[in-house]
Amino acid sequence: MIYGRSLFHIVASLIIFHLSGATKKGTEKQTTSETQKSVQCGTWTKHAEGGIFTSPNYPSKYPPDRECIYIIEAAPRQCIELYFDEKYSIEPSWECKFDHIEVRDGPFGFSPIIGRFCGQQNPPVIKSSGRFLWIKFFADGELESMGFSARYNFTPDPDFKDLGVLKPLPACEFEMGGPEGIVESVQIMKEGKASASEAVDCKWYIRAPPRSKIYLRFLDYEMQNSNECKRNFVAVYDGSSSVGDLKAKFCSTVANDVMLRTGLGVIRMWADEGSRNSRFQMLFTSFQEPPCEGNTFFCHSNMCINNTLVCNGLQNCVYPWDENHCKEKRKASLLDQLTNTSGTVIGVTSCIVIILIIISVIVQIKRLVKNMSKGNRTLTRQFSRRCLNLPIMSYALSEGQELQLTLQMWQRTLKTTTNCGDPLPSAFTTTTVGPTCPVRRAAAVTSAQEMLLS
Ligand SMILES: *[C@@H]1O[C@H](CO)[C@@H](O)[C@H](O)[C@H]1NC(C)=O
Ligand SMILES: [Ca+2]
Ligand SMILES: [Ca+2]
Repeated sequence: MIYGRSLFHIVASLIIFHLSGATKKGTEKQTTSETQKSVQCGTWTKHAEGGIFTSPNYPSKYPPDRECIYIIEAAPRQCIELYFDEKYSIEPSWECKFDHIEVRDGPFGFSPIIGRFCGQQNPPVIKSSGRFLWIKFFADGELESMGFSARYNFTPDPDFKDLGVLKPLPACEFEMGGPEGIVESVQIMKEGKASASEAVDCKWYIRAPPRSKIYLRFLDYEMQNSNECKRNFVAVYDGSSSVGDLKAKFCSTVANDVMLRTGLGVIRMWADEGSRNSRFQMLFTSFQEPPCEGNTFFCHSNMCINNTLVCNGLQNCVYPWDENHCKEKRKASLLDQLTNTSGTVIGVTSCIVIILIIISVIVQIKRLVKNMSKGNRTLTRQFSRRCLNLPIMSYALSEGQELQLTLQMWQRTLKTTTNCGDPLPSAFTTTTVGPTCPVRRAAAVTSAQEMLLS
């Protein structure tokens, strides 16, 4: 399937059916044996420019006890127009409490409601404000009618009228898998999927190993036009890339981690021509549910992850259990080895260690004295954490003071920014932060040195 074309198809339908234990006019029904079945919810034909869907059996009577959900998705910068056929009849009731059609302006059942319809008069033309319409047809346990047939078209979003005829979007898809991996917007440029000035609509398909699910954790996220979802967003789908499986959509200033129910995750990033500095970086971790089988690590929550992810410098668990006590573990194994050798070796080694410690303490004191005499106050907090996450380092500096921060990163540079937004990009990096600019968490730091400049 050619991706560019598929954009112009409506992406998906979600058809949900369940026997509802409807109560009506005092007739109470047993709801204990509520069953879930996948049953036809009328026909739905889709074209590049729109489609048609109907209630079950239309134009014959729809069956009782039915709920159907239709979600329509247009390509970015398009809207949806929905028309109901005049051959229309849905059991009338006060406020359409019984059978009805409900239309919402968005992809979710909690999106803003446009209207609830029933009776003999077909609803007016409905226009979406964005790319989605969520439509539910509901029939209770008694009194059925003909139902409805609805037709929809995709139309250019008037918000983008000024841009004229838009260029087709470049094809942009990625496949990823394995126990963990990093999905990031820079892959678009690295792999030559689009030029720096083109709008992009990219999808990353993440496939976990069999019987595994996926946990997604944001390492970096920033939308250039934040809160403008029509211009840029990052979306997460759970199970397929169809709109019914849309799990979360981020376009504000924050993005939350996402736990998927399935082993197929789809990340989608949309950025228009003026939002190409929008960026994100996400760590995915494949996990299985407990009880944890051999060769997996228990995350103290409901996750079992591949053993190779323990102490690898990246937090794969929801809480950093996989990266805690890494140093201690290494020490313990060292001790184990030592007990196997003779006591003299231990004695010699500890002597050398003690001498080295004394020497380094002397050197440090000398340096400190030197710096103080120079007038610089040095806060040499030396971290030496190969695996541990560095805690949030906050500095409350007074006016005029500056802090020079030198971080030596191990393996990968992650979420290391000052709150003023300047990233610390390279593996070994020095930056100066001004007053009240806390440094956010840095993972996989081997050492950090802070020097207060007066
Ligand atoms: C863990 O990851 C390694 C390397 O990708 C793989 O070979 C191995 O099968 C995985 N183990 C489990 C238990 O999934
Ligand atoms: Ca009814
Ligand atoms: Ca890890």
